[in-house]
Amino acid sequence: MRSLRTGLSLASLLAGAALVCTAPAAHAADPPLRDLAAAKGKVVGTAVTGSKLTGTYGDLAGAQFSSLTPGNAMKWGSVEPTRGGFDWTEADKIVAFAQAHGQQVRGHTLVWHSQNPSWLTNGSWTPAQLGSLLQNHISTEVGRYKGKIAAWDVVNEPFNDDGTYRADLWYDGLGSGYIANALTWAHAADPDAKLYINDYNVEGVDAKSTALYNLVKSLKQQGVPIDGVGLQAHLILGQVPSTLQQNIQRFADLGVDVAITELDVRMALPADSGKLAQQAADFRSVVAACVAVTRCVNLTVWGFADSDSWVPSTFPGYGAATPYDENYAPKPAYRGIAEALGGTTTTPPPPTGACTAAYSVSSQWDSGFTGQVRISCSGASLASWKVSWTYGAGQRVTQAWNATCAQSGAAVSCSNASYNGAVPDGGSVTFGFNASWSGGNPVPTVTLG
Ligand code: 9MR
Repeated sequence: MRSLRTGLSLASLLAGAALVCTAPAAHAADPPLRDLAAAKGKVVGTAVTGSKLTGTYGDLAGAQFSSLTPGNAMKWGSVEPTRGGFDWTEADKIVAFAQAHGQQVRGHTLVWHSQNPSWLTNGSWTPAQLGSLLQNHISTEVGRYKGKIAAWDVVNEPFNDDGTYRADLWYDGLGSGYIANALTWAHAADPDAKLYINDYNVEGVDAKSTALYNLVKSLKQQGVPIDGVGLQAHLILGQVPSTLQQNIQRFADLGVDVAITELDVRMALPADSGKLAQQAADFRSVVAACVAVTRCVNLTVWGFADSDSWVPSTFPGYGAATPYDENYAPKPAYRGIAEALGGTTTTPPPPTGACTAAYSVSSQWDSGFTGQVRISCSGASLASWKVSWTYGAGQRVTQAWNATCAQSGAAVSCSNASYNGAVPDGGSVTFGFNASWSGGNPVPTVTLG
Protein backbone atom coordinates (compact mmCIF):
# COMPACT_ATOMS: atom_id res chain seq x y z
CA MET A 1 0.00 0.00 0.00
CA ARG A 2 1.08 3.52 -0.66
CA SER A 3 0.06 6.26 1.69
CA LEU A 4 -1.67 9.44 0.73
CA ARG A 5 0.76 12.22 0.06
CA THR A 6 -0.85 15.50 1.00
CA GLY A 7 0.14 18.91 -0.19
CA LEU A 8 1.29 17.68 -3.57
CA SER A 9 0.88 20.53 -6.02
CA LEU A 10 -1.17 20.22 -9.15
CA ALA A 11 1.86 21.28 -11.14
CA SER A 12 3.91 18.40 -9.89
CA LEU A 13 1.04 16.05 -10.59
CA LEU A 14 0.78 17.34 -14.12
CA ALA A 15 4.48 17.13 -14.74
CA GLY A 16 5.23 14.02 -16.74
CA ALA A 17 1.60 13.26 -17.47
CA ALA A 18 1.81 12.40 -21.14
CA LEU A 19 -1.74 11.62 -22.10
CA VAL A 20 -2.21 10.21 -25.55
CA CYS A 21 -5.86 9.30 -25.22
CA THR A 22 -8.69 11.04 -26.97
CA ALA A 23 -12.41 11.20 -26.38
CA PRO A 24 -14.71 8.59 -27.96
CA ALA A 25 -15.22 9.78 -31.51
CA ALA A 26 -16.86 6.95 -33.43
CA HIS A 27 -20.34 8.43 -33.30
CA ALA A 28 -19.48 12.02 -32.62
CA ALA A 29 -20.63 13.10 -36.06
CA ASP A 30 -23.98 11.35 -35.84
CA PRO A 31 -27.03 12.44 -33.88
CA PRO A 32 -27.41 10.39 -30.70
CA LEU A 33 -29.77 7.42 -30.82
CA ARG A 34 -32.42 9.30 -28.84
CA ASP A 35 -32.62 12.03 -31.51
CA LEU A 36 -32.76 9.50 -34.34
CA ALA A 37 -35.50 7.61 -32.47
CA ALA A 38 -37.48 10.78 -31.78
CA ALA A 39 -37.49 11.59 -35.48
CA LYS A 40 -39.18 8.20 -36.00
CA GLY A 41 -41.64 8.80 -33.16
CA LYS A 42 -39.89 6.23 -30.97
CA VAL A 43 -38.26 6.18 -27.58
CA VAL A 44 -34.96 4.34 -27.22
CA GLY A 45 -33.88 3.11 -23.82
CA THR A 46 -31.39 1.14 -21.82
CA ALA A 47 -31.39 -0.78 -18.58
CA VAL A 48 -29.08 0.88 -16.07
CA THR A 49 -27.37 0.29 -12.74
CA GLY A 50 -27.85 3.34 -10.52
CA SER A 51 -24.40 3.31 -8.93
CA LYS A 52 -22.72 3.48 -12.34
CA LEU A 53 -24.46 6.64 -13.56
CA THR A 54 -21.29 8.72 -13.60
CA GLY A 55 -18.28 9.21 -15.86
CA THR A 56 -18.50 7.73 -19.35
CA TYR A 57 -21.33 5.37 -18.38
CA GLY A 58 -23.45 8.27 -17.15
CA ASP A 59 -22.52 10.44 -20.13
CA LEU A 60 -23.60 7.78 -22.62
CA ALA A 61 -26.75 6.81 -20.70
CA GLY A 62 -27.80 10.45 -20.61
CA ALA A 63 -26.83 11.43 -24.13
CA GLN A 64 -27.85 8.41 -26.20
CA PHE A 65 -31.10 7.23 -24.62
CA SER A 66 -34.52 8.75 -23.99
CA SER A 67 -35.69 6.06 -21.55
CA LEU A 68 -34.10 4.26 -18.60
CA THR A 69 -35.16 0.98 -17.04
CA PRO A 70 -33.68 0.12 -13.64
CA GLY A 71 -32.09 -3.30 -14.26
CA ASN A 72 -32.63 -4.41 -10.68
CA ALA A 73 -33.34 -1.38 -8.49
CA MET A 74 -37.14 -1.49 -8.53
CA LYS A 75 -37.57 -5.23 -7.99
CA TRP A 76 -39.32 -6.24 -4.77
CA GLY A 77 -36.17 -7.80 -3.30
CA SER A 78 -34.30 -4.53 -3.88
CA VAL A 79 -36.89 -2.12 -2.49
CA GLU A 80 -38.14 -4.11 0.52
CA PRO A 81 -35.38 -6.52 1.54
CA THR A 82 -36.88 -6.89 5.02
CA ARG A 83 -40.59 -6.69 5.66
CA GLY A 84 -41.49 -3.03 6.06
CA GLY A 85 -37.82 -2.05 5.62
CA PHE A 86 -37.66 -0.07 2.39
CA ASP A 87 -34.62 0.99 0.42
CA TRP A 88 -35.39 3.29 -2.47
CA THR A 89 -31.87 4.67 -2.81
CA GLU A 90 -30.92 3.25 -6.19
CA ALA A 91 -34.39 3.56 -7.68
CA ASP A 92 -34.61 7.20 -6.59
CA LYS A 93 -31.21 7.87 -8.08
CA ILE A 94 -32.21 6.49 -11.47
CA VAL A 95 -35.49 8.42 -11.50
CA ALA A 96 -33.66 11.65 -10.58
CA PHE A 97 -31.04 11.05 -13.29
CA ALA A 98 -33.78 10.44 -15.86
CA GLN A 99 -35.59 13.62 -14.88
CA ALA A 100 -32.37 15.61 -15.09
CA HIS A 101 -31.77 14.25 -18.60
CA GLY A 102 -35.32 14.55 -19.95
CA GLN A 103 -35.78 10.79 -20.06
CA GLN A 104 -38.71 8.49 -19.46
CA VAL A 105 -38.50 5.71 -16.89
CA ARG A 106 -39.85 2.22 -17.47
CA GLY A 107 -40.63 0.80 -14.03
CA HIS A 108 -39.45 -2.81 -13.76
CA THR A 109 -41.05 -4.86 -12.26
CA LEU A 110 -43.90 -5.27 -9.77
CA VAL A 111 -44.94 -8.93 -9.92
CA TRP A 112 -42.34 -11.57 -10.79
CA HIS A 113 -41.35 -15.08 -9.84
CA SER A 114 -37.74 -14.01 -9.21
CA GLN A 115 -35.75 -11.53 -7.11
CA ASN A 116 -38.40 -11.39 -4.41
CA PRO A 117 -37.33 -10.85 -0.80
CA SER A 118 -36.76 -14.03 1.21
CA TRP A 119 -39.23 -12.92 3.89
CA LEU A 120 -41.87 -13.10 1.16
CA THR A 121 -40.83 -16.32 -0.55
CA ASN A 122 -40.10 -18.15 2.73
CA GLY A 123 -43.35 -17.06 4.36
CA SER A 124 -46.46 -19.14 4.50
CA TRP A 125 -49.46 -17.09 3.44
CA THR A 126 -53.16 -17.65 2.97
CA PRO A 127 -54.44 -16.45 -0.43
CA ALA A 128 -55.99 -13.45 1.30
CA GLN A 129 -52.70 -12.53 2.96
CA LEU A 130 -50.73 -12.99 -0.24
CA GLY A 131 -53.19 -10.86 -2.20
CA SER A 132 -53.02 -8.15 0.39
CA LEU A 133 -49.20 -8.20 0.43
CA LEU A 134 -49.17 -7.85 -3.34
CA GLN A 135 -51.71 -5.04 -3.32
CA ASN A 136 -49.72 -3.16 -0.68
CA HIS A 137 -46.49 -3.65 -2.59
CA ILE A 138 -47.99 -2.33 -5.81
CA SER A 139 -49.73 0.61 -4.15
CA THR A 140 -46.58 1.57 -2.24
CA GLU A 141 -44.13 1.38 -5.13
CA VAL A 142 -46.36 2.75 -7.88
CA GLY A 143 -47.62 5.42 -5.48
CA ARG A 144 -44.10 6.50 -4.58
CA TYR A 145 -43.24 7.20 -8.20
CA LYS A 146 -46.67 8.44 -9.30
CA GLY A 147 -46.30 10.81 -12.23
CA LYS A 148 -42.64 9.88 -12.78
CA ILE A 149 -42.95 6.53 -14.54
CA ALA A 150 -44.02 6.40 -18.16
CA ALA A 151 -44.71 2.66 -18.14
CA TRP A 152 -44.63 -0.17 -15.62
CA ASP A 153 -43.78 -3.77 -16.34
CA VAL A 154 -46.55 -4.72 -13.94
CA VAL A 155 -46.37 -8.48 -14.49
CA ASN A 156 -43.13 -10.09 -15.61
CA GLU A 157 -42.75 -13.53 -17.17
CA PRO A 158 -46.11 -15.11 -16.29
CA PHE A 159 -45.90 -17.87 -18.92
CA ASN A 160 -44.03 -21.09 -19.58
CA ASP A 161 -42.66 -21.61 -23.09
CA ASP A 162 -45.60 -23.90 -23.96
CA GLY A 163 -48.07 -21.11 -23.18
CA THR A 164 -49.31 -22.49 -19.85
CA TYR A 165 -49.12 -20.29 -16.78
CA ARG A 166 -45.87 -20.45 -14.86
CA ALA A 167 -46.39 -22.17 -11.51
CA ASP A 168 -44.88 -19.61 -9.16
CA LEU A 169 -45.66 -17.88 -5.89
CA TRP A 170 -48.41 -15.84 -7.51
CA TYR A 171 -50.13 -18.37 -9.72
CA ASP A 172 -49.94 -21.10 -7.09
CA GLY A 173 -51.26 -18.83 -4.38
CA LEU A 174 -53.77 -16.69 -6.23
CA GLY A 175 -54.56 -18.34 -9.57
CA SER A 176 -54.33 -16.49 -12.88
CA GLY A 177 -56.54 -13.70 -11.49
CA TYR A 178 -53.45 -12.15 -9.91
CA ILE A 179 -52.62 -10.60 -13.28
CA ALA A 180 -55.88 -8.63 -13.63
CA ASN A 181 -55.73 -7.64 -9.97
CA ALA A 182 -52.13 -6.41 -10.24
CA LEU A 183 -53.00 -4.28 -13.27
CA THR A 184 -56.06 -2.87 -11.53
CA TRP A 185 -54.11 -2.00 -8.38
CA ALA A 186 -51.31 -0.38 -10.39
CA HIS A 187 -53.84 1.70 -12.32
CA ALA A 188 -55.42 2.89 -9.08
CA ALA A 189 -52.01 4.01 -7.80
CA ASP A 190 -50.98 5.89 -10.96
CA PRO A 191 -53.74 6.28 -13.55
CA ASP A 192 -51.34 7.92 -16.03
CA ALA A 193 -48.70 5.19 -16.16
CA LYS A 194 -48.93 2.76 -19.09
CA LEU A 195 -49.27 -0.78 -17.76
CA TYR A 196 -47.51 -3.69 -19.41
CA ILE A 197 -47.14 -7.45 -19.24
CA ASN A 198 -43.56 -8.36 -20.13
CA ASP A 199 -42.10 -11.74 -21.11
CA TYR A 200 -39.26 -13.47 -22.96
CA ASN A 201 -39.47 -15.89 -25.88
CA VAL A 202 -42.56 -14.06 -27.09
CA GLU A 203 -40.87 -12.20 -29.97
CA GLY A 204 -42.05 -14.48 -32.78
CA VAL A 205 -45.48 -15.99 -33.36
CA ASP A 206 -45.51 -19.19 -31.30
CA ALA A 207 -47.34 -20.94 -28.47
CA LYS A 208 -46.03 -18.62 -25.78
CA SER A 209 -46.68 -15.35 -27.61
CA THR A 210 -50.13 -16.64 -28.57
CA ALA A 211 -50.92 -17.33 -24.91
CA LEU A 212 -49.87 -13.75 -24.14
CA TYR A 213 -51.98 -12.52 -27.06
CA ASN A 214 -55.05 -14.40 -25.82
CA LEU A 215 -54.53 -13.09 -22.28
CA VAL A 216 -54.27 -9.47 -23.44
CA LYS A 217 -57.34 -9.89 -25.64
CA SER A 218 -59.33 -11.28 -22.74
CA LEU A 219 -58.12 -8.58 -20.33
CA LYS A 220 -59.14 -5.90 -22.84
CA GLN A 221 -62.57 -7.51 -23.18
CA GLN A 222 -63.00 -7.47 -19.40
CA GLY A 223 -62.01 -3.82 -19.19
CA VAL A 224 -58.86 -4.54 -17.18
CA PRO A 225 -56.32 -1.68 -17.56
CA ILE A 226 -53.69 -3.13 -19.89
CA ASP A 227 -51.83 -0.72 -22.17
CA GLY A 228 -48.99 -2.71 -23.61
CA VAL A 229 -46.90 -5.83 -23.99
CA GLY A 230 -43.18 -6.01 -23.53
CA LEU A 231 -41.21 -8.36 -25.76
CA GLN A 232 -37.94 -8.77 -23.88
CA ALA A 233 -35.89 -9.94 -26.90
CA HIS A 234 -32.95 -11.67 -25.26
CA LEU A 235 -31.80 -13.07 -28.59
CA ILE A 236 -29.07 -15.38 -29.85
CA LEU A 237 -26.81 -14.32 -32.73
CA GLY A 238 -28.45 -14.93 -36.10
CA GLN A 239 -31.76 -15.96 -34.56
CA VAL A 240 -34.09 -12.99 -34.87
CA PRO A 241 -37.52 -14.60 -35.37
CA SER A 242 -38.78 -14.09 -38.92
CA THR A 243 -42.27 -13.37 -37.55
CA LEU A 244 -41.17 -10.56 -35.23
CA GLN A 245 -42.86 -7.72 -37.13
CA GLN A 246 -46.00 -9.76 -37.73
CA ASN A 247 -46.13 -10.52 -34.01
CA ILE A 248 -45.69 -6.87 -33.02
CA GLN A 249 -48.42 -5.96 -35.49
CA ARG A 250 -50.93 -8.46 -34.11
CA PHE A 251 -50.55 -7.02 -30.61
CA ALA A 252 -50.88 -3.50 -31.99
CA ASP A 253 -54.06 -4.60 -33.75
CA LEU A 254 -55.47 -5.65 -30.36
CA GLY A 255 -55.24 -2.01 -29.32
CA VAL A 256 -52.17 -2.13 -27.08
CA ASP A 257 -48.70 -0.63 -27.38
CA VAL A 258 -45.65 -2.81 -27.82
CA ALA A 259 -42.18 -2.26 -26.41
CA ILE A 260 -38.99 -4.17 -27.08
CA THR A 261 -37.94 -4.10 -23.45
CA GLU A 262 -34.67 -5.99 -22.93
CA LEU A 263 -32.94 -6.32 -26.28
CA ASP A 264 -29.56 -8.02 -26.43
CA VAL A 265 -27.96 -10.44 -28.90
CA ARG A 266 -25.50 -12.86 -27.33
CA MET A 267 -22.75 -14.71 -29.16
CA ALA A 268 -20.27 -17.44 -28.36
CA LEU A 269 -17.02 -15.79 -27.26
CA PRO A 270 -14.62 -14.67 -28.50
CA ALA A 271 -16.29 -12.12 -30.71
CA ASP A 272 -14.83 -11.65 -34.19
CA SER A 273 -15.60 -9.29 -37.05
CA GLY A 274 -17.98 -11.77 -38.71
CA LYS A 275 -20.00 -12.25 -35.54
CA LEU A 276 -20.07 -8.52 -34.85
CA ALA A 277 -21.35 -7.88 -38.38
CA GLN A 278 -24.09 -10.49 -37.89
CA GLN A 279 -24.95 -8.90 -34.57
CA ALA A 280 -25.26 -5.50 -36.26
CA ALA A 281 -27.66 -7.05 -38.76
CA ASP A 282 -29.67 -8.62 -35.93
CA PHE A 283 -29.99 -5.35 -34.00
CA ARG A 284 -30.88 -3.59 -37.27
CA SER A 285 -33.68 -6.01 -38.06
CA VAL A 286 -35.21 -5.88 -34.57
CA VAL A 287 -35.18 -2.09 -34.58
CA ALA A 288 -36.56 -2.02 -38.14
CA ALA A 289 -39.47 -4.26 -37.10
CA CYS A 290 -40.32 -1.84 -34.30
CA VAL A 291 -39.97 1.18 -36.56
CA ALA A 292 -42.37 -0.44 -39.04
CA VAL A 293 -45.24 -0.62 -36.53
CA THR A 294 -46.58 2.69 -35.23
CA ARG A 295 -47.64 1.21 -31.88
CA CYS A 296 -44.17 -0.15 -31.16
CA VAL A 297 -43.29 2.78 -28.94
CA ASN A 298 -40.12 1.95 -27.04
CA LEU A 299 -37.02 -0.01 -27.85
CA THR A 300 -34.78 -0.71 -24.88
CA VAL A 301 -31.46 -2.55 -24.70
CA TRP A 302 -30.68 -4.59 -21.57
CA GLY A 303 -27.50 -2.76 -20.67
CA PHE A 304 -25.78 -0.69 -23.34
CA ALA A 305 -22.21 -1.90 -22.76
CA ASP A 306 -20.75 -5.40 -22.64
CA SER A 307 -19.30 -4.62 -19.22
CA ASP A 308 -22.84 -4.11 -17.89
CA SER A 309 -24.56 -7.18 -19.29
CA TRP A 310 -26.17 -10.09 -17.43
CA VAL A 311 -25.20 -12.51 -20.23
CA PRO A 312 -21.67 -13.73 -19.35
CA SER A 313 -22.59 -14.77 -15.82
CA THR A 314 -25.78 -16.52 -16.90
CA PHE A 315 -24.54 -18.15 -20.13
CA PRO A 316 -20.90 -19.12 -19.57
CA GLY A 317 -18.92 -18.78 -22.80
CA TYR A 318 -21.40 -16.25 -24.24
CA GLY A 319 -21.31 -12.47 -24.14
CA ALA A 320 -20.60 -9.35 -26.20
CA ALA A 321 -24.39 -8.96 -26.34
CA THR A 322 -24.78 -5.17 -26.30
CA PRO A 323 -24.08 -2.22 -28.65
CA TYR A 324 -20.95 -0.93 -26.84
CA ASP A 325 -17.85 -2.86 -25.90
CA GLU A 326 -16.42 -3.14 -22.40
CA ASN A 327 -14.61 0.17 -22.80
CA TYR A 328 -17.68 2.02 -24.04
CA ALA A 329 -16.60 2.12 -27.67
CA PRO A 330 -19.58 1.67 -30.02
CA LYS A 331 -19.66 -1.68 -31.83
CA PRO A 332 -21.11 -2.43 -35.26
CA ALA A 333 -24.35 -3.22 -33.39
CA TYR A 334 -24.57 0.45 -32.43
CA ARG A 335 -24.51 1.34 -36.12
CA GLY A 336 -27.13 -1.32 -36.76
CA ILE A 337 -29.48 0.43 -34.35
CA ALA A 338 -28.62 3.89 -35.69
CA GLU A 339 -29.17 2.82 -39.29
CA ALA A 340 -32.56 1.28 -38.58
CA LEU A 341 -33.51 4.56 -36.89
CA GLY A 342 -32.59 6.46 -40.05
CA GLY A 343 -28.99 7.30 -39.21
CA THR A 344 -26.31 7.45 -41.84
CA THR A 345 -25.46 4.20 -43.54
CA THR A 346 -22.02 5.32 -44.59
CA THR A 347 -19.31 3.74 -42.54
CA PRO A 348 -17.84 6.33 -40.21
CA PRO A 349 -14.09 6.76 -39.98
CA PRO A 350 -12.53 4.21 -37.67
CA PRO A 351 -12.64 5.26 -34.04
CA THR A 352 -9.63 7.12 -32.83
CA GLY A 353 -10.07 5.31 -29.58
CA ALA A 354 -10.51 6.33 -26.02
CA CYS A 355 -9.25 5.93 -22.51
CA THR A 356 -11.77 6.29 -19.73
CA ALA A 357 -11.79 6.30 -15.96
CA ALA A 358 -14.56 4.63 -13.93
CA TYR A 359 -15.07 5.35 -10.21
CA SER A 360 -16.80 2.89 -7.92
CA VAL A 361 -17.34 2.30 -4.22
CA SER A 362 -16.45 -1.28 -3.33
CA SER A 363 -17.43 -1.21 0.34
CA GLN A 364 -18.85 1.33 2.73
CA TRP A 365 -19.28 1.46 6.49
CA ASP A 366 -20.46 3.99 9.11
CA SER A 367 -17.89 6.67 8.53
CA GLY A 368 -15.66 5.39 5.76
CA PHE A 369 -15.53 3.62 2.46
CA THR A 370 -13.15 1.95 0.06
CA GLY A 371 -13.28 3.07 -3.52
CA GLN A 372 -11.50 2.28 -6.72
CA VAL A 373 -10.90 3.88 -10.08
CA ARG A 374 -10.31 1.81 -13.20
CA ILE A 375 -8.56 3.41 -16.15
CA SER A 376 -9.24 1.50 -19.38
CA CYS A 377 -8.09 2.06 -22.94
CA SER A 378 -9.51 0.88 -26.23
CA GLY A 379 -8.00 2.02 -29.49
CA ALA A 380 -5.65 4.26 -27.53
CA SER A 381 -3.00 3.95 -24.83
CA LEU A 382 -1.46 5.96 -22.03
CA ALA A 383 2.14 6.40 -20.92
CA SER A 384 1.04 7.98 -17.65
CA TRP A 385 -2.22 9.16 -16.20
CA LYS A 386 -3.90 11.47 -13.77
CA VAL A 387 -7.54 11.43 -12.74
CA SER A 388 -9.39 14.03 -10.73
CA TRP A 389 -12.78 14.51 -9.19
CA THR A 390 -14.60 16.81 -6.82
CA TYR A 391 -16.39 15.45 -3.79
CA GLY A 392 -19.85 16.87 -3.31
CA ALA A 393 -20.48 15.87 0.30
CA GLY A 394 -17.29 16.47 2.26
CA GLN A 395 -15.69 13.09 1.64
CA ARG A 396 -11.92 12.96 2.33
CA VAL A 397 -9.41 10.54 0.92
CA THR A 398 -7.28 9.18 3.76
CA GLN A 399 -5.12 6.61 2.04
CA ALA A 400 -4.46 5.43 -1.51
CA TRP A 401 -2.65 2.52 -3.13
CA ASN A 402 -1.39 1.97 -6.64
CA ALA A 403 -1.61 5.77 -7.11
CA THR A 404 -0.45 8.97 -5.47
CA CYS A 405 -3.42 11.04 -4.40
CA ALA A 406 -3.73 14.55 -3.06
CA GLN A 407 -6.83 16.36 -1.86
CA SER A 408 -7.24 20.11 -1.62
CA GLY A 409 -10.64 21.15 -0.33
CA ALA A 410 -13.11 19.03 -2.27
CA ALA A 411 -10.73 18.50 -5.22
CA VAL A 412 -8.93 15.16 -5.43
CA SER A 413 -6.17 14.35 -7.92
CA CYS A 414 -4.53 10.95 -8.28
CA SER A 415 -1.66 10.11 -10.58
CA ASN A 416 -0.01 6.86 -11.44
CA ALA A 417 2.58 5.17 -9.29
CA SER A 418 6.03 4.60 -10.80
CA TYR A 419 5.08 1.11 -11.91
CA ASN A 420 1.58 1.49 -13.42
CA GLY A 421 1.60 4.57 -15.67
CA ALA A 422 1.35 2.55 -18.87
CA VAL A 423 -2.15 1.53 -19.95
CA PRO A 424 -1.96 -0.41 -23.20
CA ASP A 425 -4.60 -0.47 -25.92
CA GLY A 426 -7.21 -2.96 -24.66
CA GLY A 427 -5.81 -2.91 -21.12
CA SER A 428 -6.66 -1.30 -17.81
CA VAL A 429 -5.13 -0.22 -14.51
CA THR A 430 -6.96 0.03 -11.20
CA PHE A 431 -6.05 1.92 -8.04
CA GLY A 432 -7.81 2.01 -4.69
CA PHE A 433 -8.30 4.34 -1.77
CA ASN A 434 -9.93 4.68 1.61
CA ALA A 435 -11.94 7.78 2.43
CA SER A 436 -14.18 9.18 5.13
CA TRP A 437 -17.75 10.35 4.66
CA SER A 438 -20.70 11.52 6.70
CA GLY A 439 -24.21 12.49 5.70
CA GLY A 440 -23.94 11.28 2.14
CA ASN A 441 -21.53 9.69 -0.28
CA PRO A 442 -22.59 10.62 -3.80
CA VAL A 443 -20.47 9.25 -6.64
CA PRO A 444 -18.45 12.05 -8.26
CA THR A 445 -17.74 12.52 -11.94
CA VAL A 446 -14.16 11.54 -12.69
CA THR A 447 -12.04 13.31 -15.27
CA LEU A 448 -9.09 11.61 -16.94
CA GLY A 449 -6.31 13.85 -18.09
O1 9MR B 1 -30.22 -7.80 -15.52
C1 9MR B 1 -30.71 -8.46 -14.37
C2 9MR B 1 -29.54 -9.11 -13.66
O2 9MR B 1 -28.66 -8.14 -13.16
C3 9MR B 1 -30.06 -9.99 -12.54
O3 9MR B 1 -28.99 -10.70 -11.98
C4 9MR B 1 -31.10 -10.95 -13.11
C5 9MR B 1 -31.66 -11.87 -12.06
O4 9MR B 1 -32.61 -12.70 -12.63
O5 9MR B 1 -32.14 -10.21 -13.68
C6 9MR B 1 -31.71 -9.50 -14.78
O6 9MR B 1 -32.77 -8.92 -15.47
C7 9MR B 1 -33.78 -9.79 -15.95
C8 9MR B 1 -35.03 -8.98 -16.04
O7 9MR B 1 -35.32 -8.41 -14.79
C9 9MR B 1 -36.19 -9.83 -16.51
N1 9MR B 1 -35.89 -10.49 -17.74
C10 9MR B 1 -34.64 -11.25 -17.76
C11 9MR B 1 -33.48 -10.34 -17.35
C12 9MR B 1 -32.17 -11.08 -17.45
O8 9MR B 1 -32.10 -12.10 -16.51
